[in-house]
Amino acid sequence: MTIANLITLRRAVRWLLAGAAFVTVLAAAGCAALCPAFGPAMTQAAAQDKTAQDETSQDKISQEKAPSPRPVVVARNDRRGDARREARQVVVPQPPTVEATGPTGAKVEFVASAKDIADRRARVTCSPASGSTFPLGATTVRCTARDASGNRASATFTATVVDTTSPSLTLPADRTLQATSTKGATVVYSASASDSVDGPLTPTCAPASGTLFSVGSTTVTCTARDAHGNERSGSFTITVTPFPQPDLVVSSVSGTSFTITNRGNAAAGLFRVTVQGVGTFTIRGLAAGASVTRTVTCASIQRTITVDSQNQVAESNETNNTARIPPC
Ligand SMILES: [Ca+2]
Ligand SMILES: [Ca+2]
Repeated sequence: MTIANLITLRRAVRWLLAGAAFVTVLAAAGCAALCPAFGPAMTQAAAQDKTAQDETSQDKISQEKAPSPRPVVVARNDRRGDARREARQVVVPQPPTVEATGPTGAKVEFVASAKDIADRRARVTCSPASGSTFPLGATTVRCTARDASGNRASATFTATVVDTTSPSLTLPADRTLQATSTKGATVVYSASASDSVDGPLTPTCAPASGTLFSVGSTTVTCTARDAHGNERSGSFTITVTPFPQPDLVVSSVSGTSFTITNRGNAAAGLFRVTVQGVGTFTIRGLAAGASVTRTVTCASIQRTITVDSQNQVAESNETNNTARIPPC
């Protein structure tokens, strides 16, 4: 080999070494555009990496879009508009009707719940709340269920408080009293009524208190009515015994004698007795139940005896004051 050939060979080796180093540098830089010989292999690897990253990202997105294990909620109120989520249903009770226990109404208790396939911890609140005092009449109760995401659903029902309870009536016991005149007695009594809702009531009674009750037994009937038309009636009896009066009668006639008896329940004062064709006797007084006997002379004709002939004594019976003495 000549010197010229050696020089040519060294130049060729130098060029080859320089070219290999250049390719190594380009490969290390990952420059596919400038290194067409290595470009396809590097592009495919990068695509594979990118696909892996995209799949991971897609999985993440899919997980985010998948129905949450604890979503919940009412589709129409769902803020995210996720129609796949199940609507919640608020279950309210049948409309209750409760008897009033006082003027402010009644305590009403009920149970409302939420049906939710995803969020069993959904909380239901109602207004007015169960256990509240509801006023008389109808009240609309609104129950709202909320889930952990803030979604909600609501339903309403009507609770009604009524007053169907009659008032209570307090009446006096049966009573007996004596007449204060021959017409009877003025009777005063007390009757009252009370209603759990309307409070004290004034019953209507007949005959009314303070009126004249005649001698004998009288039934007094009282009725109380509350503001809601509930009534209660009751009765009691007033018995008025006769006004104390004497009752003078000829209780017996025997021969020419006759007996006068006071059959009344009060003493008689002075009175006179007239015997037809004979004259007048004066009796100075006769206690209730007492008797007095007088004798007249015999006569051939029938004679009439009149007790209290001058009507000096007010008697319970003024029509039984005569008798006859037969002839002898
Ligand atoms: Ca009499
Ligand atoms: Ca008389």
